[in-house]
Amino acid sequence: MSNRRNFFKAAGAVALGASAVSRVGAASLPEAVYQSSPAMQPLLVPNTGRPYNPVATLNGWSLPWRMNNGVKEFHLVAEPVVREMAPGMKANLWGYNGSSPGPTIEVVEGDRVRIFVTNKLPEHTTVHWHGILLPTGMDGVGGLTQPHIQPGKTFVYEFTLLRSGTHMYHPHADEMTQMAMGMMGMFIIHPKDQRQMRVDRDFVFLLASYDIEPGAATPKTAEMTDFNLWTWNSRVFPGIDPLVARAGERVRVRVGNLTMTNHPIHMHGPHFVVTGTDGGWVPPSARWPEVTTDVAVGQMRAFEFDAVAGDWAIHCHKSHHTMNAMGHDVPNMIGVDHRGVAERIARLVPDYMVMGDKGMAEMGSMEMPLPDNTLPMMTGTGPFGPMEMGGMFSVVKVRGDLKPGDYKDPGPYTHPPGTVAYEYAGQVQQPTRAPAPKADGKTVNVRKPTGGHSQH
Ligand SMILES: [Cu+2]
Repeated sequence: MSNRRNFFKAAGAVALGASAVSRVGAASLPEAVYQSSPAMQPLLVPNTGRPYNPVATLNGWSLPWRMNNGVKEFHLVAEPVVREMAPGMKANLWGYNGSSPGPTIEVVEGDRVRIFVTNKLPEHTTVHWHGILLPTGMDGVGGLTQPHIQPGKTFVYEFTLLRSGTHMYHPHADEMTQMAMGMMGMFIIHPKDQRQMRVDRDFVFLLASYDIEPGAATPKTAEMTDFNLWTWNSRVFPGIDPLVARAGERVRVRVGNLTMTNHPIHMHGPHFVVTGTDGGWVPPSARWPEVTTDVAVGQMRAFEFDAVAGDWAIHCHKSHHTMNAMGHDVPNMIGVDHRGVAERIARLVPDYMVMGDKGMAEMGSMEMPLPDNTLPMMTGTGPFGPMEMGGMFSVVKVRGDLKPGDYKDPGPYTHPPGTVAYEYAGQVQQPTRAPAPKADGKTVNVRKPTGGHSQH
């Protein structure tokens, strides 16, 4: 897919993005700007309306507007999209303006907005502005506060942003299908006073989960718990942008959760404080230091830290959420002696491999044949070898020598001499070990039934 308008490559992108509307334009719909690239686009620096410090949407972009007699006009188009989840895998999703998630909408406290929503889906939809104070008739709950937007129709939402904070938008119509297909976006309301909650870098992403069978491309939307792709902005590791910052900068990360389960987001390295929730900013007296914050279903969390040089992992701490598509009905094979059995099977199945008798780490380095359009369960290579990750995992890459506003991946961290864990090279005496339990031939081995994995 190519862009209908290549707004973001040229230096004039920002000028176009926020240009004043002409007399002809005022009577027509605002341009529905479109972006299907999964690469993070240059930040949308406003040149009309109130100034603000723009956010960086991981693997995403912000929606340009036009100014019409003091009202910011945006145009969202709900439509089927193709999203590359990581190189090697594309998914058929639904989204907005060419991408899933849809573009981030950035406005300023006090702004009046008029948002045109055109439905190019095969079924009706609405847009709910999650967490935003507005007249109830603008809240986007199909059937309750408005008629549904039928295919081919355009609706107008108009309201004034009363309070700054971190919010989301998503359909409130056939939600099970439409959110499982990827319809969601971030809605950021910046403070009117730029000194309030000021940071140097402000990253945003949405948590979304999908159930796409290996080799397929379209999510199974009726799934309730057994998702196999855990994404940030509909990307999985190693496809998720790093969060790049310069040492000493104040960094904010804003996370919204539109999956069906909670995600404890854990960052290595510097401690952080949660400075924002669904309801707005947390007063300094009510913050406490953390290295993990749980983001429950339907919640938003914003946290801040002072960047310290290094490559710091940031990930969901549910270990099944840092993996890509796999079968979960795998028995624990640790300690099982396969000798003999493997030889006999190999006579029948020449490619037969024994997996997991020493743990699953070997999956990280093994290149097994995969079906088309899928990703390895554990993947990614760092400067020291395979990383054995997938899903909701990225790296906060902090360097001492970055230019302000440089979000490019700076490559691996150069560690100061003597600061990397190393192999002991001296004499190793056999350590004293606990005696291994002896099998007495009477012990009953019970394998519990593998009843799915509804606990995560
Ligand atoms: Cu998780």
